[in-house]
Amino acid sequence: MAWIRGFEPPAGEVRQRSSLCQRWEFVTQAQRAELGDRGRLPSKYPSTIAVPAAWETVPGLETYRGKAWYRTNVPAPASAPGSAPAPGSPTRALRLVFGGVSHTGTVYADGRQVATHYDAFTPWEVIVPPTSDAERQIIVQVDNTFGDHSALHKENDYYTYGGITRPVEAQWVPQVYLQYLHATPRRHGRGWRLHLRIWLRNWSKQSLTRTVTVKVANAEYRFKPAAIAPGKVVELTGDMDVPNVEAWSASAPALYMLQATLLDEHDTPVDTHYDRIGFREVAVKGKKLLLNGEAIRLRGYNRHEDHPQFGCALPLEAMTTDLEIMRDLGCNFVRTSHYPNDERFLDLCDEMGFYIWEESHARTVDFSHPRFRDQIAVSTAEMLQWHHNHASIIIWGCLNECESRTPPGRAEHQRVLRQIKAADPTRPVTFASMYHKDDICLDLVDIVSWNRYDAWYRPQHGTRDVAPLIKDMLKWLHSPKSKGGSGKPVILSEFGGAALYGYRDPTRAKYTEEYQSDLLDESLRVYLNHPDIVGAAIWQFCDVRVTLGWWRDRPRTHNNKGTVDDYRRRKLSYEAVKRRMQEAQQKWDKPAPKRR
Ligand code: ADA
Repeated sequence: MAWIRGFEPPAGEVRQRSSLCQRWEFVTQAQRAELGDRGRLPSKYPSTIAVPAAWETVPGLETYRGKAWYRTNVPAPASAPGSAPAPGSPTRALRLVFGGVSHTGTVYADGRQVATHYDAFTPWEVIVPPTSDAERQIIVQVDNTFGDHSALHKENDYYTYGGITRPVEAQWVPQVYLQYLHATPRRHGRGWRLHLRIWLRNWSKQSLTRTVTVKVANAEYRFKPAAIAPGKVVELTGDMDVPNVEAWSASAPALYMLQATLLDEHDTPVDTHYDRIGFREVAVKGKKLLLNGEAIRLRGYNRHEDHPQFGCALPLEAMTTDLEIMRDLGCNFVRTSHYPNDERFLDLCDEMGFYIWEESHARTVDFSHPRFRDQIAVSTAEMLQWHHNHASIIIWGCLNECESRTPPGRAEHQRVLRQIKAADPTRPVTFASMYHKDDICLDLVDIVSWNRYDAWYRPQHGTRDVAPLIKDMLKWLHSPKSKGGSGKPVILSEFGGAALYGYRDPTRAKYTEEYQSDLLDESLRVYLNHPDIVGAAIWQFCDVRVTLGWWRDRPRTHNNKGTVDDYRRRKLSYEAVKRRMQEAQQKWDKPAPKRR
């Protein structure tokens, strides 16, 4: 059974689950008009579509922007003799977990609306209260249109696809169930201490008392029983010591399965929740970024979820290939520009050993858009809630290239950064700035991050501009003029230039593979060797599709700044990047610790 995550939980699970990654019935708004089907929900579904998939991969829908409906039936699984009550019983609800629907999903169960959710890039859950039916009919209306209803998805330098683009799972949960679990590691003496936060949700109409136990590695923790009122969520907190575990790092990515079990009043297990965690601690000290007390340096890429064959819905195999390519290049870092990524990609980073900067969804957004505040708040909260346990995520980001040079813009940055810090004070926060010396928000972050295109957009002296301009910026930053940026670590969060795959020319002019190679070679020479720059992320990993209405002069309607093209074919810069990254790896990285 495919799992919404990249790993299989161990046997002994109490919660029943089944994947809804399968073909669903499908109809677009345009098809409904042709069929004269005018009801609130469609009555005819002339075709089927894979879930997950971007509908742009279906012939005829390559540029479709609009609404479409998906329909499937979810049978209740029969329960084994002597096990928990049958899912068709009144004490089990259907919990649908959507990994991502692009970009607005409205869910109907047996014809009744049960949820609506905005933003393609965060997971969400829907509780469908039980009936005696053995089968539930689920319809999802999906909308990827732009306008006043959508502040974050808009014409942009990446493509907003349409569809149920990440995995979906059906789960059957008891009246009180384990909704979320956060386990935050801290070094404690010679071992580790986990701070646990567990949310229990009661969807029933009666008050119930439940207990939770948590097991990880060789340690176990039992919470005191808690009463959960009808319709409420209760948060439990506790601290458990976990001795004798290996620390997680990119060079030694040790992971442990954590199991939480929910016990009823007779101490019978009624629900389970699994997650995989790593023991590591991130800190900023002066101009350094520390992992488990040791300075680390980040080398890698900005990556969009995009592929000509799959749109944004890359299968696990294609995600793995992307990481294998980055590993071959000597990288240890990915910035998930400009949104939270598919949970399976984060699982791969946890286990393959990559450091991640994950950011909530926003690329140069208009702060005065009528939906901006509520949509950014929800999308940020969901990222923090669902992705907390990924060891690979060591930095939270937000608001790429937004208005950080005016007092009203500063207020928006302050609000979102505070929201992140309140939910998770253990990871450093940052945003990628394009305002450089005009930025007035650098006191709000732990790490200063700059997007710089010194040798691409309007360069004075080509690649020779890179070194003097960054020297000047760092001098400014570490002076009182930067208003709070002084003394902080710096990440070059974007730099690069475009090359059209196959365009090689002795002029080494812009858009040739030669110019891109020169540009990346010089940028990496400067950034990877500077003692005050802790990270460098090339813009970008691969060429990506952009929307037609955004920047009409992007050749091929693609952002062509990839080191590999959209099909992952190497450009000339591949070798230069690999040489520079590997040099830096040898210079700065500690050899992987010997395993006990
Ligand atoms: C910006 C932005 C990216 C991309 C890039 C470019 O820095 O953050 O999304 O648009 O510029 O290619 O110009």
